[in-house]
Amino acid sequence: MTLTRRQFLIHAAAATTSFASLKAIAWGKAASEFGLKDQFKDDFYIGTALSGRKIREAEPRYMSRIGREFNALTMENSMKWEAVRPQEGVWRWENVDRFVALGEKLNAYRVGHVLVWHAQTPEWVFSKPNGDLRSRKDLAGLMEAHIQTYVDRYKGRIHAWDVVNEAIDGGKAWRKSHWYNILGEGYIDRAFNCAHDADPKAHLIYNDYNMDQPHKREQLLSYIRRAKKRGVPIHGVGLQSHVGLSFPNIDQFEQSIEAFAAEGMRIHITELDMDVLPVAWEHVGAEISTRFEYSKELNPYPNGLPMDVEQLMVERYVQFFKLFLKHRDKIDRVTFWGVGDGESWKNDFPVIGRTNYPLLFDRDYKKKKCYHAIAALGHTKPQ
Ligand code: 9MR
Repeated sequence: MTLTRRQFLIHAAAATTSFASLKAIAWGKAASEFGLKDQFKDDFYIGTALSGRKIREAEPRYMSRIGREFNALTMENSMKWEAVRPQEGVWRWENVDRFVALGEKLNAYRVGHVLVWHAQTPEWVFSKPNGDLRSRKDLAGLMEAHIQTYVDRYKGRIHAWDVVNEAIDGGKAWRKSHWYNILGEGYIDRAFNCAHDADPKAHLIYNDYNMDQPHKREQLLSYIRRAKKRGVPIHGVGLQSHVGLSFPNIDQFEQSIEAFAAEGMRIHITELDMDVLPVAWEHVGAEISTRFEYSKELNPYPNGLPMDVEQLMVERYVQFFKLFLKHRDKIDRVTFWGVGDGESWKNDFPVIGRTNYPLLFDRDYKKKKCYHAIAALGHTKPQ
């Protein structure tokens, strides 16, 4: 059995004098109250995405993991347009208020996800009651009023916003969403300007998946260069990082970190998780419209992850964290897309009903091997 650096140190300390054993016990106790957020406190925030239902129900194991391990919080779904503003004139603030209050209680960095996205945005935003698409003027007005109301309400209480999400399509072009089709590229500038007007201190992020891919990287770099000349307040790039055992290519991923940072962008790893199930399709990133039919071959580990696959996962997570640490001067935050494997979206994407193991905590919120391997890379150790 291979011991992690931490386990090895505890074993080694316990094996020497009785004084050393006592010290090891004290050290172990401190370590158990010490979370990832502490391990990396001199490097970057360690974040997670929260479930609205779980924080409402305040499930104790869930809440204690959040409090101990993370110092940056995002809502996984409850701050999206369809959740906060399902109908025209109807705002639902309860979940967002609860999120902000929890973040304040935990003194965590709070991220608003998301202001402008093509998905999880109700149809009424784009179409008039008679079904016709809205005019340019109407849609621009609606978008600006949305951002203005939302960002202003939480001014000073939400540190960073994912202002525009996934505006680039699979090719080297803007996604042909209603936003783009009706408003053109200018909607991106408008969204950032408007968020900045509503809260000039908020950190404003463009967030997308597969940003390691050169054509997506180039598309965004070219926009950032143009936008900066126009004075658009864009401060950071969110690399979602829905990674797998065999993708992305880590060198290309690194090139993206370097390229965006060279344009003055802060880097946020915004939605990290690792798919460990067979990839029986061409790599689709997080394109949520993609679905594949269920088959047993695509769901090989319903009763637990085999050790050899888990070991690959550990090595891959370590590889990514070493990269993040290498670029700690550029990276503000590393956020995992969820707490425990049981609630990960990866159980249902891109095949519904699988058993996946993408996160650091298992279905009972116990630490997995990848947790310990990552923690062992942390700079800060308990005294
Ligand atoms: O994790 C979210 C999942 O529960 C939702 O069903 C899905 C629907 O669009 O959105 C997931 O979160 C997405 C995030 O908001 C933006 N980047 C891709 C994420 C995974 O699809």
